[in-house]
Amino acid sequence: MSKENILSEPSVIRHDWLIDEVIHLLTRPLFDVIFSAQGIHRAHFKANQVQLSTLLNIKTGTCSEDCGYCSQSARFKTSIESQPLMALKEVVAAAKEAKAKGATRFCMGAAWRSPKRQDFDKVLEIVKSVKSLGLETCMTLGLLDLEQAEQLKVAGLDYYNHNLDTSAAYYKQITSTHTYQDRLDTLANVRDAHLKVCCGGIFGMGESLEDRAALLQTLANLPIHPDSVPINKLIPIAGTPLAKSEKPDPFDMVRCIAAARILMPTSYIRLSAGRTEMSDELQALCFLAGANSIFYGEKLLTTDNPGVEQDMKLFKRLGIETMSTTD
Ligand code: SAM
Ligand code: DTB
Ligand code: SF4
Repeated sequence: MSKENILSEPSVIRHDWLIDEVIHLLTRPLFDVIFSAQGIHRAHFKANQVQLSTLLNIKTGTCSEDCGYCSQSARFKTSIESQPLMALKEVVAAAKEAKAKGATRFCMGAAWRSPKRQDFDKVLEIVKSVKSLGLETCMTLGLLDLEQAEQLKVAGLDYYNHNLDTSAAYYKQITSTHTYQDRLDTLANVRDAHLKVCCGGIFGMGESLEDRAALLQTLANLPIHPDSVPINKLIPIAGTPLAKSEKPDPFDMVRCIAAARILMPTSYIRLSAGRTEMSDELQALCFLAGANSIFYGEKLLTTDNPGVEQDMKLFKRLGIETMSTTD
């Protein structure tokens, strides 16, 4: 089989990708890589269908970590207002609203290095209550040990989001307060607890082509491909070290999405942070390249996201239907 055919063969699910193969995917002519990705997409997913996840930040700011992109680190002077863990009632109200607007998954984030013992029982209660509404549940709470992951599973958590964000080599320049291995260990604990994994990264933090390829290679060579792969475009936050990062070529974001689709054929690839800065046409190209999930709702964690009506209008223009809980 020729190199091109091996790289776009829909039936092969691999966990042994070589860095050169990923670099090749990221540097092919744009329409070639989109063509391969769309073929693979259609072999595994219903065409023209997108899954909707709504986010809620349940604890805001004062995080001990120093991730250079993040508005919520206590170490940077940003304009967000810190808030302790939200009350169960407020979270449930937000989840009900998300469901009424068509989301199938409710993702809750907390600005922690890892969940504190004194907050964990409340977190478990939140999972139980949101799950009982008939929504898929997802949480992103930072580093987890196996016991915490198992407790979340028992409470009814479906997905855990924990991003690798970039390559192992570049990660050292993004954060100094935890390691890439810490993140990989948490992903192993989440897998061992039989939670579904949501894991992706950020595009546009000044990373090289090789860094992008290495992140995608690491994700695709995990023992099980993440069920969801969020591809975020950096939202520059005033006051953070990465606020002035050079803007990358948007077509390279499309290439990353197409490569993710080819490398992880059965994963949901989520066009994540950064959509407010993208034209409808660029978003359409990302869906063509195999993205089939978005964050849906006016807010991400601390920043804006396109409005619900705006997204629905775009989907109508593109002939895209949204996934329902019964799909
Ligand atoms: N504290 C937890 C953690 O670090 O995993 C959960 C919250 S953290 C904010 C979740 C993810 O949001 C990060 O890993 C990163 O991928 C994404 N993110 C945060 N700030 C961002 C920004 N300014 N632009 C793009 N993505 C961002
Ligand atoms: C993910 O990959 N992106 C989401 C979610 N997982 C938690 C977060 C995006 C955050 C964007 C910046 C902010 O709103 O603070
Ligand atoms: Fe932000 Fe999470 Fe890093 Fe804390 S651990 S600074 S919340 S990305």
